[in-house]
Amino acid sequence: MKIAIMGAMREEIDPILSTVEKYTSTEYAGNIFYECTYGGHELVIAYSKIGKVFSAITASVMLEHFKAQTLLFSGVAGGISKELKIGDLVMASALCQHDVDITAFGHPAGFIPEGTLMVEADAQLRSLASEVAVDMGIDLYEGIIATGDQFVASSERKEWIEKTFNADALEMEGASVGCVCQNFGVPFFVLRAISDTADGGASDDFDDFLKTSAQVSAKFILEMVKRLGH
Ligand code: 3QA
Repeated sequence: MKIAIMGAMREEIDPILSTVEKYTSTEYAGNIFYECTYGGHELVIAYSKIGKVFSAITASVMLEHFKAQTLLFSGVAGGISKELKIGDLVMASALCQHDVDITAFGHPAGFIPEGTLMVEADAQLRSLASEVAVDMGIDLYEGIIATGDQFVASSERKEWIEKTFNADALEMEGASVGCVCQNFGVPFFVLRAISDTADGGASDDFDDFLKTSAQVSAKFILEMVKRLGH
């Protein structure tokens, strides 16, 4: 099976590229896509650049041009739930766009007419992840991830996102990637390791923990790849 693995930042896919060792590079639509085989699967790997627009472009290219049949996102996130500490892993049950606002017309925050408030991650990939977590002896948290084009570094904004969407973690790409996959009918999975807690100390924590947390997520994703059916 052809599997897309994407991150937003170089740091999020570097640990994957250094594990697979041998790959080819192709430029397409303003980005670089790395291809290799791993665990009996063909992989296409890329980082999109930050945010919903770039991540939607990269996801679309991976599905339409590179013909990926499933998509796994690996990266870091700001933690909302008090249970989530820096370095902890969270997989998305569903994702929403916290920065979508047409509430002036009476629509709920995050809702786009003819769309859905939440996009759900693939149930089979989530249960595979739960099995992998047990076998690796890792605590894997499952929850709602809120996406928006903002690096959240304020308790007020974080608390608003928590109470409005019941979100457990936040980031800047998951919902847009999920939306692309849902529209193309391709199963997807979003995994994030916590790098900060999206409050006043977020930018300092992010700088300190981006690399180590990205590594935690990448390692887990590659374990999942090895276990995926052919
Ligand atoms: C942050 C990255 C973006 O791709 C989303 C990390 C971790 N903590 C977050 C938070 N709010 C929103 N998202 C996150 N990723 C990009 S800004 C830093 C850029 O540094 C998840 C995430 N609190 C570039 C160096 O100049």
